[in-house]
Amino acid sequence: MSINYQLSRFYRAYAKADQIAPSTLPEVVFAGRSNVGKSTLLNALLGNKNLAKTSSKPGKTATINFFEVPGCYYVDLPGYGYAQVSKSERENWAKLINGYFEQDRRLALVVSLVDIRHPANKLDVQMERFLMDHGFPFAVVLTKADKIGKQVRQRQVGVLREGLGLPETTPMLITSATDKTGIREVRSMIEKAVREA
Ligand SMILES: Nc1nc2c(ncn2[C@@H]2O[C@H](COP(=O)(O)OP(=O)(O)OP(=O)(O)O)[C@@H](O)[C@H]2O)c(=O)[nH]1
Ligand SMILES: [Mg+2]
Repeated sequence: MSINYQLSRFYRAYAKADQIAPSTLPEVVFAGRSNVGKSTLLNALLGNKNLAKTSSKPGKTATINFFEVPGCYYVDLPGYGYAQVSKSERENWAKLINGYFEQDRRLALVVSLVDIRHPANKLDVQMERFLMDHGFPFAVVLTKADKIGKQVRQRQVGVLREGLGLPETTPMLITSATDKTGIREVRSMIEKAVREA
């Protein structure tokens, strides 16, 4: 049976990790550097441009935002690695993100977003390592594919798999929220992970 994404809605925003309600449903988490396109991808997957707030300026999502989706929650995390904020703000975000992952939650899948245009960044390498070390189920979603040609995309898949230190078994999907490349594939990957969670 197909999921009626139209029923999705904003659930809650948490400014502190210890305020997050215990998990009831499986959770699909969107993680990645600030401005990589987490909130935009979430909106594309749910078919509603206005659900999660997006911005061309990094640092838009500053709380952990839960969205109710039939059968699961989507969790939009604040982005890491945005240099232009104060040290205390950065520390607060790190605390939020770590605080979330330290909890005993029903993680169906961590969707780890990486900009397809650039070589592997140190912070992205750290994130993938963190996910692997903790044994979290995760997949890498490459964003903003509309900004480069088809051949470069394929090349970047290899470059980033190597650069991020990912084994062949880690799923890596090419997406664009702008032209909807790969959105169907990400949806079905998430649905499968939720069914199996
Ligand atoms: N061309 C293009 N732009 C995109 C795509 N996805 C996101 N963007 C743009 O990238 C910018 C950042 O998008 P957001 O979704 O707000 O990024 P985020 O990762 O949620 O950022 P933070 O909340 O700051 O962590 C916005 O200007 C988006 O329109 C895409 O697939 N293609
Ligand atoms: Mg965001």
